[in-house]
Amino acid sequence: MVWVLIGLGSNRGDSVAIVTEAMDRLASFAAGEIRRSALWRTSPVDCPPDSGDFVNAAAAFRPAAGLTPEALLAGLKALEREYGRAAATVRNAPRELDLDLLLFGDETRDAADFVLPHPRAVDRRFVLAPAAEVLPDAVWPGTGRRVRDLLAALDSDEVVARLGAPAERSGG
Ligand code: PH2
Ligand code: MG
Ligand code: MG
Repeated sequence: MVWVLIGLGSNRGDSVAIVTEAMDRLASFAAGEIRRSALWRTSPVDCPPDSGDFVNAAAAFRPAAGLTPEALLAGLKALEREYGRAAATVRNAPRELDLDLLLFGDETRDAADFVLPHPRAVDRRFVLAPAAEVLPDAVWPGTGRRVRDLLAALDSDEVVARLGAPAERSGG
């Protein structure tokens, strides 16, 4: 059974609201329930000086019937633009919304603009910590290791703090 895993991040604008809402919007790509991690506050990795902390999260779901990795990638890019993300001139410049397609079952891609699984994910605590909340036992293609074990073995000085329960909208 195929699982899709998405990494969400924001370090510009109202990041908590943006990431929370974006997780809801993923429903249009999903068949059935979406597993949502908590929100995590994380230190910037490989970002320009003075970049603010990120809010990161992960979401996992079964893909809607007929959805391809390419169609999903295009949909995620469109959603990023909807939240105001502009084409960056500086690498890893602050962004309202980053939606990374981390896993699509055991599909692999190796194109210039589309690599699957996401190439840097397994080295990053800001990805693996939320991912381990939604898909701990998924085996990461190419590593033979489960998400939870990749996280446990990770050697990284990133600072990550769990902000609480799966994001809920404040009422009213
Ligand atoms: N995303 C990046 C680069 N660095 N650092 C953190 N903490 N969180 C991110 O989502 C992130 C990052 C590239 O997309
Ligand atoms: Mg990213
Ligand atoms: Mg991205």
